[in-house]
Amino acid sequence: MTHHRTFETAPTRRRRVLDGIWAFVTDPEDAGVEAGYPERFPDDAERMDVPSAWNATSDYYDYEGVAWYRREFELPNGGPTRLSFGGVCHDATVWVDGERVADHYGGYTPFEAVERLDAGTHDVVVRADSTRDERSIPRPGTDWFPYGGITREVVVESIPEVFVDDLTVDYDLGDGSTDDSPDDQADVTVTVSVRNLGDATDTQVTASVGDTSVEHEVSVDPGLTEVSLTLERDVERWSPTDPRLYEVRAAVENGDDRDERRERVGFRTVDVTDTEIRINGDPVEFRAVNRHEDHPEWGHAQPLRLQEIDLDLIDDAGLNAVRTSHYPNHPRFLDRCDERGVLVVEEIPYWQFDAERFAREGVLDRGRTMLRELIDRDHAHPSVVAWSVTNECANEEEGVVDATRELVAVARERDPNGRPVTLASNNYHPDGEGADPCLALVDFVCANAYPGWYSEGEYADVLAGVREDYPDKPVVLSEFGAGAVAGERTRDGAKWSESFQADFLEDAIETAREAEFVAGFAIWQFCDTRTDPRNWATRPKTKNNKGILDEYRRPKEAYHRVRDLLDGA
Ligand code: ADA
Repeated sequence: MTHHRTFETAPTRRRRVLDGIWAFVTDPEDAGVEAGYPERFPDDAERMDVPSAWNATSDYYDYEGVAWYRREFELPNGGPTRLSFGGVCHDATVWVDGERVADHYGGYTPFEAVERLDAGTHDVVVRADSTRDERSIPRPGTDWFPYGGITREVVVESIPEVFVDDLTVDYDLGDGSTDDSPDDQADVTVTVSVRNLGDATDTQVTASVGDTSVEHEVSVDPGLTEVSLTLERDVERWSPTDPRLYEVRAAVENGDDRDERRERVGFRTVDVTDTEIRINGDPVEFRAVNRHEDHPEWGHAQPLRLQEIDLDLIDDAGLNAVRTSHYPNHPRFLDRCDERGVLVVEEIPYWQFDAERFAREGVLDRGRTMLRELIDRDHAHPSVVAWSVTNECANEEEGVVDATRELVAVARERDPNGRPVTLASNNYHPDGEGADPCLALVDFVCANAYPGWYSEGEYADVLAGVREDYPDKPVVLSEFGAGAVAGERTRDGAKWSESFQADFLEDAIETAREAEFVAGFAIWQFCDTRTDPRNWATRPKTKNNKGILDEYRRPKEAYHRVRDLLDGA
């Protein structure tokens, strides 16, 4: 088992996990490349643990910019070697033994390098740049803290010459209307990307789902070859109340060498009607929290225990879903959602972009790549029921509509299992009238709204207005909330008190649940989170205090109120 997933993903590979202490040095002037850090790392470097966010330490609490990491690893046998990174925030370059082997943009999706290395000791150097600028995703000024660092796991694996580079799982289910049996028939296609580092050769490719397998003899040229294998089998469906999972294995065999990778899948359908989101044809109420990966001690790099505590708290409150506001979450968290039957909407960090920002060189390409990487990484998770492509962008601007159209197309084209696509808007009546043209492009509406907090107004009116614009799409009230400083009590339940927040959320949730076109809600937010002091200095404690728990997961009055409200939901 690799600790970054909850199941074994590559059983045949000799693996070294490079988590632990690395040498670390900040480089505020960005002079390290010129100074030759990849070959000569500074002698006076400090130490930093990996994975971690450097902004979760006292020494580098506020540091945004470039920093360098270095460590050694040993290979008992030489040969093809895969070095993979779960996440480096946000712009990463990697050198092995002084040679540049990988560049990657985007802090929340993985990347890797495959190199031939000799037996012996090697050193790996990483330049991580957390700078946010006019072209970065996320942009400067977000209402969450721009943590930097190697925030997810680093793994080295020895691989054979011919190996499984990746696998994609695609399936069709029967109509599922069988009365006397819970079983269904699934047509599964496992597409195995076989990578050959040597000369053309014949290879045996095997794919299996549980105990059903199929194999193929193929000839693979040097480079990448995609091999699709299909099989049929009876399956029990995954559902939030009965989260059945199946292991998918893909293997290549070449002479004495064998390489195997594993994924896990749950069989279910997701679709929408004009009022409902349905799993396996059954309507589900989406009772969600918006959750940042954040904690005072760990920042964005969360240990397994914390992920579990968060899921327990979600479950105990009668909630059943998470919107991963506003970026791809750790894959192990999604594994646990699969196992526990929690529903997930995943997002990429296009947070409050306008047309000018989308139009800057490389910005749309970066986002498209992030979305592809997200879908490639997470498409097999049954818990993930939708992709959200933007949050609160200037949707009335033509450039934003064009960018959104492209992102929606990427999501539809890339996802083999055709999940619904959505986006979160706070812009339903641009310029005071008419519908949001971006919401017209997606399958269900996610509406963010704060009447009674930032502005005057009532939730019933906001929801009725959204419905008027979109009579044919289900609506999720995807953000609503009020700030409460933990412990703040007032005689009159004033703003910022715990009781103001509890009353506010109760009203919004009840209003949403009464509307037949509302398929669910997502409370802003799960817990208090650190925000960016440069832009949000007016927030008490420089935190977004709309959590129903504080930053240490201590419940506020609102948490108990939500639990009472959803009792038996
Ligand atoms: C927006 C935004 C969130 C958060 C929230 C708030 O809706 O999408 O990230 O900033 O407002 O608390 O104001």
